[in-house]
Amino acid sequence: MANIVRRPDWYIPESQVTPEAVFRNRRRFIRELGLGAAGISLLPQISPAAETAPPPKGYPFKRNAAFNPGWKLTDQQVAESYNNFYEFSLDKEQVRLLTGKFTTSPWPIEIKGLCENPMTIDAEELVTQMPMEERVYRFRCVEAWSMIVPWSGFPLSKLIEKAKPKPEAKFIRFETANRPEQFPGMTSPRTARYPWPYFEGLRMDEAMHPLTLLATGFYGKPMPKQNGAPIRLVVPWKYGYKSIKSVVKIEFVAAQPKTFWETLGPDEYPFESNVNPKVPHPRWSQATERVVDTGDRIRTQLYNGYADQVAKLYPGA
Ligand SMILES: Nc1nc2c(c(=O)[nH]1)N[C@H]1C(S)=C(S)[C@@H](COP(=O)(O)O)O[C@H]1N2
Ligand SMILES: [Mo]
Repeated sequence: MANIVRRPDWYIPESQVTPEAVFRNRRRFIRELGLGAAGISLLPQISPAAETAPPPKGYPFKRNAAFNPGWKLTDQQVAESYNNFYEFSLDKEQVRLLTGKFTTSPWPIEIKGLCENPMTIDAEELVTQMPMEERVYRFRCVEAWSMIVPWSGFPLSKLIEKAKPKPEAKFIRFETANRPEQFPGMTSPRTARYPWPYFEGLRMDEAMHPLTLLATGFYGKPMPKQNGAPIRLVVPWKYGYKSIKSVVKIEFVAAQPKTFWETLGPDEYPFESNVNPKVPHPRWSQATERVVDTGDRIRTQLYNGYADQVAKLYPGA
């Protein structure tokens, strides 16, 4: 890290971004806005008073020992300040500073489409009804960085079982909240043309897989807004963009749904998007990944290390 400190302030190669660099960048960002100590308080920041997240009911949940409880977790502050959430900003380090207007309670979730038991249920209620647990998963972004995160949540399959999908339901479509007044990225010049609201999809067997979670928190507390409060998907063997944040709609459908990123770039972000070191992104290799907090570069594993559990879903691959 010493070598990074000696570099000019503006020079931070992607491969060497470290926690220190991340925080140094934020200070630079605040300076560039021309905000002094007084100005900083004008930024929508996370403060206990400003938090609109529901009170932590039941957190922390019991860690499930079957899912790598001993792995070294990613530094929590890095996981909370290096975020892809384009509804707020394209700039990972700005996302959390722009969440001030985003309200996450109440949070009705609509479950509809080809099922016997459509329903609307609040995210807070799910936390009290579902078998909540904590699981440590690897998380791999298509941009070739990775983290190890302790998610709080429940298997999506448990909610699907309540909804009772019909046999025709072969896929599930998910949608994020559509709130241009709370999501500045939805109307900013560079992203206003994107096909909002953010939407994603899974095959039914992928959605039913025991690894697929709906997460309402991480690091033993409710989900921070920038990480997808109050409820998000986590599909650990697929690239991060499949793990849609701040979900308000879950719909059972017969045909493979379009996705947000597939619509923007079908060759770069196909529907399936399983982590695979041998299939490069058209513009970069996927053979290795940068561990976000240490800056280490490690080899990427097939299905992000979950091949034993999920390879059977992809017999032709
Ligand atoms: N609604 C929504 N969900 C989203 C995104 C987004 O921009 N909007 N970004 C995705 C991408 S590219 C990644 S890598 C992860 C990042 O999750 P994290 O900030 O908790 O690490 O969220 C995914 N889910
Ligand atoms: Mo990502």
